[in-house]
Amino acid sequence: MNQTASSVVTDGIALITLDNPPVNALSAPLRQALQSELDRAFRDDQVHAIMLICAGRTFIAGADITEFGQPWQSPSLPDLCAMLDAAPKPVIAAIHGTALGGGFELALACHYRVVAASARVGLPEVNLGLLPGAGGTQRIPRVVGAKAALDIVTSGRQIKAKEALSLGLVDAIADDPSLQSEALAFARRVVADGAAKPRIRDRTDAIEGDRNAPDLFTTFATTNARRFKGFPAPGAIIEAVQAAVMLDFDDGLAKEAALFEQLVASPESAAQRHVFFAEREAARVPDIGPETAAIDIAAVGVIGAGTMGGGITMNFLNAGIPVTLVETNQEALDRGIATIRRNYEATASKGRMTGQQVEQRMALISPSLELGALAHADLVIEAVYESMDVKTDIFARLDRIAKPGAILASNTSFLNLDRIAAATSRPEWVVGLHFFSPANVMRLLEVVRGAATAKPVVATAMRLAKRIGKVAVLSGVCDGFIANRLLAPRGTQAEAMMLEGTPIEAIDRVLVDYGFAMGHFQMMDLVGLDVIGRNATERTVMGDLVAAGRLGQKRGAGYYDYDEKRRPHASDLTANLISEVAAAASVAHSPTVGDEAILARLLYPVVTEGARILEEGIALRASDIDIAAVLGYNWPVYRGGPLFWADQVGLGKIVADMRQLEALHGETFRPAPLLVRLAEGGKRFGDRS
Ligand code: 3H9
Repeated sequence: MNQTASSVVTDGIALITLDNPPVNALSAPLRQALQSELDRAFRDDQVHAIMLICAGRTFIAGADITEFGQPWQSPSLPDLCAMLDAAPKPVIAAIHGTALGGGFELALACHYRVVAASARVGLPEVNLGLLPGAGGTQRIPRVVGAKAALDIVTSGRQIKAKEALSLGLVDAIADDPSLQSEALAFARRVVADGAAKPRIRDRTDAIEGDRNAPDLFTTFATTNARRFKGFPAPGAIIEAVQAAVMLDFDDGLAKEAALFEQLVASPESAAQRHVFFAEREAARVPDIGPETAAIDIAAVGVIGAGTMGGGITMNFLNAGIPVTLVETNQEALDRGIATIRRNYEATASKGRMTGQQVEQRMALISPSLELGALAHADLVIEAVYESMDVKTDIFARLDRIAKPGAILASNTSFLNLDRIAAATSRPEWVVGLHFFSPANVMRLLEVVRGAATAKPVVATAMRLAKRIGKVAVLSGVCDGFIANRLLAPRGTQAEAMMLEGTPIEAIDRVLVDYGFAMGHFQMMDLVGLDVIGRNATERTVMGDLVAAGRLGQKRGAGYYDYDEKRRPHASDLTANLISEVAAAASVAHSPTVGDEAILARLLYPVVTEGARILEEGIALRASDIDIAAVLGYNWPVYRGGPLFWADQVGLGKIVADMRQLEALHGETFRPAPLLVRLAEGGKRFGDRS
């Protein structure tokens, strides 16, 4: 890898080009190279101004995240910013692609910023459990004021060139192809006009008013408490921005640095960094390299216009790919299309899409009542209800209709893909594409590789995922694939503990305290007890609740009673029903007591199921299982997923605790052989990935 900075001097301007593919992360060698180029330009009498620009697809994407957790090497990023603060000549950053994190902070320490029209800037450190540690929390408020700074830094959002200009974060916008020449012309003008060196650090105008509004910070924290819950970074960001307002610049920087050090050492940031790399690693399939050509997907067919089919369709419309949507009757087809339109219109009414964009997307749908309409599709996704007979029938018919070379995909969430593929004469073209509900929102896509699925088909599915904004995780064939199989034991244990007399409120609270958005029983109420309990064959609490008309949140009562604000309250009726069902099933009263014990009971079976999924080769790597849980089941990202979390807890402790649980509750708690082997070898799941 290059990791270089080089410079040429033309017309008195030193043009320093940074080159560290793929995203110009500011690694130690690059920082050293930049330091020496800056030093040289500072000392060169022929140089009157300096311009920083990047080679490749983007400006600097930030500090090199792989270096976190290791000893810092000199010069640090703050050292480079301090060097720019003390620069004897004006320095101009010329930005294309994305200037993110430390990359944008370096640009903010320059005197001027010229951006390409398509460029974006931002401070996404919060997504890694961090705060900007190279002056970002101190400089941004000095430009936009504390309130806007809090929004920018706690959201980590990317700001487009036009907005950045209107906020004053950049000084000029250039046409994309002529960024370098326009930025050079800008530099020449700066020199001609007296070579002024305005420094953001010297400004106080934007924050003066904030000094008299100390409530601003507590109000911001309270208003966003729900969004920030469990994450240490937003609180630290608020503290750092408050320091920018209340302290002088250097004291503010020192505060920021201290907070950064705390965060970088936190388990939450380690977990979020793990998820960042795991998401990218998931795209790699060891036996399918870049040499495996993907199939061009220009037209898609979706069978089934229900909730799932509609959501799946939207992903392709959003990416500009036309979809033929097939249903069996006109009413269902009309209803499905109306739902898609309603979803888009809701987005438009929030200002996140224009009316024209809604129409453009809707125009990409070709509705049909005939499977024959799919004859020209490059990819067909079946999204009808979970019945092997229905699915094999559809695939047999599809086999006769689809063109040669079309990919035939099933959205099944637990059926055997190989049996579905066997209904066709071309099982090598059959793959599972398992979306998670709501399919237009959830980022996980499980790509299920059947015994016969051809490599180009897998390669296409993995690459297509990125095109439609999903993260693909490859799964082998098994009941429930990765995510559903992994999480099923959590529900089983929640219900077992309920019957043993552990209050459902305690079970749910433990899950919420751990970081899930809601507990198991709240989730059941949200989805609808009539929907979930449909196939029960024996007496269950859920069945009795449904019989009592308590269908869940939609009826104001399910496991819980709901008030007009949809807040759950414990229900005596539910408690009595639980006792009755437990007595009828002869379950002894033996509640699990204590949050830690409840959590172990709920999550250790998930960990051991993860170990089995790994050992059976259903998942390629431990980190894929974490991604499936985080993106498919909203496992709290700051826990890093079940296997990363297990590594933090310690596999030795988990195995020991599970053996005790096994003695009490049976073989569900028998630790998987892989888990035992890792624990005995003093190893972690992370050592395997
Ligand atoms: C920071 O700056 C802290 C400072 O405030 C204070 C310091 C004191 N480092 O995403 P892609 C790799 S924290 C190392 O697939 P895209 C990535 O792993 C940083 N590696 O491309 C992948 O590797 P591989 C704040 C990085 O085009 C490859 O580059 N900055 C980094 O879809 C391509 O990545 C951020 O949080 C990095 N900083 O998206 C920005 N960034 O090919 C993080 C990427 O081996 N980066 N890699 O799998 C991004 O958001 C996206 O990568 C970006 C490009 C939008 C830039």
